Amino acid sequence: MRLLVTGGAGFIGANFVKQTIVDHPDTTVTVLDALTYAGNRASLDPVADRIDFVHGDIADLDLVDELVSGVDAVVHFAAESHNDNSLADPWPFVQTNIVGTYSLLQAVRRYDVRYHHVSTDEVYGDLTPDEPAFTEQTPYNPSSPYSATKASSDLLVRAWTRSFGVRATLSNCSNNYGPYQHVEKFIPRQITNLIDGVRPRLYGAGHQVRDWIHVDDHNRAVWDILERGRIGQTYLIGAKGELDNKTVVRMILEAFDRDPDDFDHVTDRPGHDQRYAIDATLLRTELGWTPRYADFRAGLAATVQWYRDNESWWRPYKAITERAYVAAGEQTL
Ligand code: NAD
Ligand code: TDX
Repeated sequence: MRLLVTGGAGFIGANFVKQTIVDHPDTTVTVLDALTYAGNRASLDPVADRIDFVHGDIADLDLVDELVSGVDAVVHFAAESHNDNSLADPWPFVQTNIVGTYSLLQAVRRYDVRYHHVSTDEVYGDLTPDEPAFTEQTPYNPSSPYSATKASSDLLVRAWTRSFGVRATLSNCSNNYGPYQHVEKFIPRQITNLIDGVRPRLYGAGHQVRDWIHVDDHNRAVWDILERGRIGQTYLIGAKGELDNKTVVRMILEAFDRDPDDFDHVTDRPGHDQRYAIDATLLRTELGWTPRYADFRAGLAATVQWYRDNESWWRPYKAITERAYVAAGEQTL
């Protein structure tokens, strides 16, 4: 199979490309990535001689048309992905997440190419502590500019499938953790703060709940859906990993042999979603997927070790990321 992977220099995309080279060696991979602040070519260094890398924008209709004409399937990871950035400046989110998805859909429609759309559980909004987990039937109710643009892109995919017969599947996954995640995100931010001797920074009281899944489990589910998913179907991906943010910060501190209360509370995120939780019954029963990383604490310890071992990968991004948080008004409470 000839595969076009958008956003392959980002966190999940780079892990997907590496997993693909190992688990599906007959697949030819072309990566299309704009190398925004979140893209890192070095994430693909271990497989550089096994892939074609194209530096370009998914919203470039001519480039996308040319690339899509030469492949059998597209897996679309590229996005503006950080909620905090979407509050500071929503425009790149509209452009990449909505217009970029439109561009890909027009091309897969023209060449009848199989398309898998990678999305997020945030399209469903948030849950109270007592509500049941999201399912494929949960109504869309996004809270942030990020999640609203991801929801918009999902709706475009559904419309192109119904109206134009595009052979698409969609997946909405919960919070990923693992190697190669940008230091702006919660877990890598706290790990790299601790490596730098800085106390972890918890938004507000830290009672918000996220449903953590290891990035490799997410990507194996994407492959299962690509190969065996029903056209037009949405699959939720999650590994029963619900934890509140305070608990996660305490676990990270413990992984550094530090006092688990040695963190700061900082300014909360406006509109902060309270809880995400995934019911992955459809994925498990229909496609037989099960997560391999059942022990979050062990996966977290491996992730901490990865950041310790790969400082040269994240160091160039650390100071600029922390300056952006200060510029956005983050203050210790
Ligand atoms: P990321 O920010 O780490 O990577 C995004 C990649 O897309 C980067 O390499 C960037 O250079 C590239 N990109 C951005 N704009 C582009 C454009 N216009 N053209 C081409 N490339 C562009 O993101 P991630 O965390 O790896 O997320 C990947 C996908 O998975 C996104 O669609 C995101 O919504 C979804 N998702 C993420 C999570 C999570 O926990 N990180 C959970 C569920 C779903
Ligand atoms: O320094 C921090 N302190 C903190 O308490 C940061 C960066 C975050 N947080 C909180 C906010 C969230 O409740 O931690 C939680 C996780 O934050 P993020 O890593 O920013 O992730 P989230 O906003 O939950 O969104 C993520 O999961 C769904 C990804 O960034 C999205 O791309 C994905 O769609």
